[in-house]
Amino acid sequence: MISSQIISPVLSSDLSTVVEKIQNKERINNKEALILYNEAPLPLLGFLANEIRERKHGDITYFNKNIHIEPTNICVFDCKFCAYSRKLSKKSEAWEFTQEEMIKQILDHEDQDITEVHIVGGVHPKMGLDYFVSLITEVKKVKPNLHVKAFTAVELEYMCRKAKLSYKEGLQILKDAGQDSLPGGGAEIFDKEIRDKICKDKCTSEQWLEIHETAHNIGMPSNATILYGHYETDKILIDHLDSLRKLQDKTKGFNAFIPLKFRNGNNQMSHIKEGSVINDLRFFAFSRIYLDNFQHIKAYWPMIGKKTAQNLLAFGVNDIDGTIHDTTKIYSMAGVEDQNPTMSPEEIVYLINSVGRKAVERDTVYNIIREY
Ligand code: V47
Ligand code: SF4
Repeated sequence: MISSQIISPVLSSDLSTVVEKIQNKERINNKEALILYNEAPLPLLGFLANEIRERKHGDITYFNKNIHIEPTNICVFDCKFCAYSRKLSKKSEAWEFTQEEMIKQILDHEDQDITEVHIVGGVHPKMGLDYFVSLITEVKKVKPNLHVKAFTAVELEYMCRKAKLSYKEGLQILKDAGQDSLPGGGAEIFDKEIRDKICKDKCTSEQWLEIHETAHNIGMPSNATILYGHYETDKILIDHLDSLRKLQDKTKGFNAFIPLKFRNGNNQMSHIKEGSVINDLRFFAFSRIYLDNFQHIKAYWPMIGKKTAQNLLAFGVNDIDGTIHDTTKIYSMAGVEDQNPTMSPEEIVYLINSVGRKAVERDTVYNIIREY
């Protein structure tokens, strides 16, 4: 506990009250959250987030052995922040893998002992529910124990609409075929005005939340994300977290929250400057404090960078995602430093251990596979 004598001379009485509440393990409301995010200096946010992180996990920092499959980057939507999608009519830099090629991508990683495949791509007008049911069925035929974390709510909304199925019906069909969980993508920002500005044509915030709720209700866990660092205000960030916290209270189906920092390369929002690393540390720490009902806060290292991911281990983060094996293009096409994201388990363990944390290999749903 920080002694109130030490902090009270420098903090406003409103902020001191919020800090006391957090240290008493009480939930903060949105008004208190705004005071905290506006007023708390970075070391205080870090201290509070770290206390929660250590209470929940001690020094443990999770990673997994995983690959991504991105079936296509052809997409019917036009998100302004996306550097990766191409229109069906403009085939340059577009790809469409065949089912055989995607199965080969899995078999090519047999020596790496991967436990998860993350399947997400553009929303291709010709790849519907049947196409993906067949893909997942084949994946499970060759690797029955591989966890299939697949399809953002954006892809699922489109698939279900085209197949004229309810979300529950569509998700149940995918679950029966072998889909185990949902990734957190597509949430972007729930505020309607900004969502309309940056990704008007894809699934709405209400649909995103409904799809995740439906998945949780039929026994499929998922992750949650936010795209931060563009047009949003502090209040809009808090409202987004509020929607997630409320849904988590209802279903307990989210595993991890993953803040995604806006990267400005090669997209229609390139005029917006990327936020500072200080802003990243502040927002991750704040998320750890606010989302009291989320067990895990993940720093996805191909997006945030290895060094920042390492620093975030002192600001509330207890997971840094996986080995990846250079299988995703979303962030390299948006101009990040690491153009071929790959880390061996040894590199990940070193990254974690060298800042005094304990590396633990997990599966997708946080069962422990190996402690280092
Ligand atoms: O929804 C696209 C984001 C997401 C940019 O659940 C961008 O374990 C920043 O959700 N700048 C997809 N972000 C990735 C995603 C994800 C990644 C890793 C793990 C998990 C998980 C989920 O990528 C999209 C969008 O929010 N994105 N372009 C960009 N320029
Ligand atoms: Fe399509 Fe996803 Fe890119 Fe949006 S973010 S344009 S839905 S691939």
